[in-house]
Amino acid sequence: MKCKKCGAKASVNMRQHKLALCKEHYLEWVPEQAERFIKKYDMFTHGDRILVAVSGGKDSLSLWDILVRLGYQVDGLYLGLGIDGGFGYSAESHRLAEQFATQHGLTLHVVDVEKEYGQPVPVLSEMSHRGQGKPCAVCGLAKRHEMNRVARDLGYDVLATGHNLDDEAAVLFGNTLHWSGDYLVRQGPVLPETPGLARKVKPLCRFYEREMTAYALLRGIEYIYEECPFAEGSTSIYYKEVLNRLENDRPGSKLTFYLRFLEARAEGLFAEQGGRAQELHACPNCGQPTTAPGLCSFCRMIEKVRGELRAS
Ligand code: Q46
Ligand code: ZN
Ligand code: ZN
Repeated sequence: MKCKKCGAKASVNMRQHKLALCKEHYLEWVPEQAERFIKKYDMFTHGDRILVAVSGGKDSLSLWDILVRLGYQVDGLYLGLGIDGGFGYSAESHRLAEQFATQHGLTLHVVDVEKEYGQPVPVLSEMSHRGQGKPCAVCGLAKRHEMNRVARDLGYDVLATGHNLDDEAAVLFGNTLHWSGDYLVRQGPVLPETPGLARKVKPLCRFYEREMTAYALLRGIEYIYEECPFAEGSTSIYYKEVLNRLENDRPGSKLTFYLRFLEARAEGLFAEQGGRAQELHACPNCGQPTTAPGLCSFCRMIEKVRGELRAS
């Protein structure tokens, strides 16, 4: 396989785009594409202050790298979840996020859930009795809450996450299987700012996961290879496997599935669901929006854990 641009030996062959590129041209192509998506979906401009959520994985570190190379004002946020899994998952991912920031002279904000709320995510999950034996429900709640809190408290214009096409297609697949109209209407590359919630964007949503792996490897970014120990056996991983089988037989299916969805959504296919938007209230404790009056789910969860600790 030869590079389409220079004829040298190709390092990356993307059957889904009928495109093969050498290392040098691949490392140019990825940021160019990212810039194209940022503009196409009107994500942010060079005047905006961007906060990128970094987990220490290939997607978020590559995203940070790409945005810096494109000249955006972008700082990182690392959330310490306190997950060990027998190999120090959180400690190692924190180390790699810090290492990347130091190597590139970038600002990384660090929030440690245990320091902030008294317990790490797995303990919060156990004590609050949420989620069926897995901390993912509490983890997701904590991540959303904390990313939003930091973005707003520190005055960032936009919060960027490293979700790639495989992530987005898996979520879309799940939402479609269940015809979850409310979720479908809100799934997209941009979630606009609403009272109490920062603007959220996903600049990598059109890149295949393996394109991001190739980018991180060719760019020499050191990232954590291991998945979170709690990810094993999750529904989203199962959906990803199903979609990979489809993609293998029909290259490009994943991208078509996602892009056709975005087009249908832009044409208002799910607008009815969006029209039924629930009335939101501000949480009296943290100010973030909640559907029912009173504390938001995150603050309720923290209250419950504190109550249990007082009682014990
Ligand atoms: S939700 Fe669950 Fe993830 Fe949190 S506990 Fe791990 S697998 S990190 S994307
Ligand atoms: Zn080339
Ligand atoms: Zn709250």
